[in-house]
Amino acid sequence: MGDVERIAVISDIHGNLEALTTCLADIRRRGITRIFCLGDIVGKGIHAKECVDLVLENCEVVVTGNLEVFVNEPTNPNDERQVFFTSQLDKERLDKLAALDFCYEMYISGSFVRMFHASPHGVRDRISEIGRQGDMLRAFLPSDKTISRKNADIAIYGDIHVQLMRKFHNKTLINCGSVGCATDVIRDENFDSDDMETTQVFYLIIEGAVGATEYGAPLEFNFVRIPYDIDKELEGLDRIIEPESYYNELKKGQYRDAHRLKDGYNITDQNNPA
Ligand SMILES: [Mn+2]
Repeated sequence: MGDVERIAVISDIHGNLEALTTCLADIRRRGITRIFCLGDIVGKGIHAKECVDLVLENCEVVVTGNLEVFVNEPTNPNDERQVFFTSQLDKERLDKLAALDFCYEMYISGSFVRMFHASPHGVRDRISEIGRQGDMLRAFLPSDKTISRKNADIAIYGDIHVQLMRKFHNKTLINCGSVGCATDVIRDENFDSDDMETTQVFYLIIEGAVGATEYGAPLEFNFVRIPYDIDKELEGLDRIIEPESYYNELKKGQYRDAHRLKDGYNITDQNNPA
């Protein structure tokens, strides 16, 4: 049986260096040395380069996100986001991002765990936290992109920027949350808590017998959140694309593309999609 170990799982840094350094310091303070990253290191913020370097230095597993794919696709000069996000990175770093694995699989305390950015089927196949159960079950399936053809017992992902743990019968779906851009797709001023409930660094710690294919050792999931210096990160706001959207994401936790999502409506007025 494998030794009981802790692994920190981080995701969706989005070029936010203050958030990433706060996160890594907290992981280090706990004496955790194993860190996995589930993608979207870049995009949105101005510190893409620094975040790529820190993640590649500190994380033993790094899987690709939709943003790593986006910046490596042929540049569309009419797509301002792609032009800006790609311009932050040199060829060497782009190549490193292009070479990332799609997913990671392991046993821990007897459970078969698969980790990926958005879904086992693709980096742009979003599994929303407010989706129907049938839609969410695809998180446990294998695909032609996964390492094995096994169904997962536990699926761990990023992409939606919201921490989540949900049981489906005898399976478990977990989202580690976003380090650098925690946001909500549903906001409603009549219902919302303080913005600080969203705008922190979020990550996950797993503790269990890593590599153990037999049950017998305990398994724990610890959801962490930590405030960080948002104003310091926003000092470079004048150098960024869509500065107002980025400000609202970091300071207010409002996802910039909520209006594009069919599920992004007010919680108390579900007949009136925003
Ligand atoms: Mn993301």
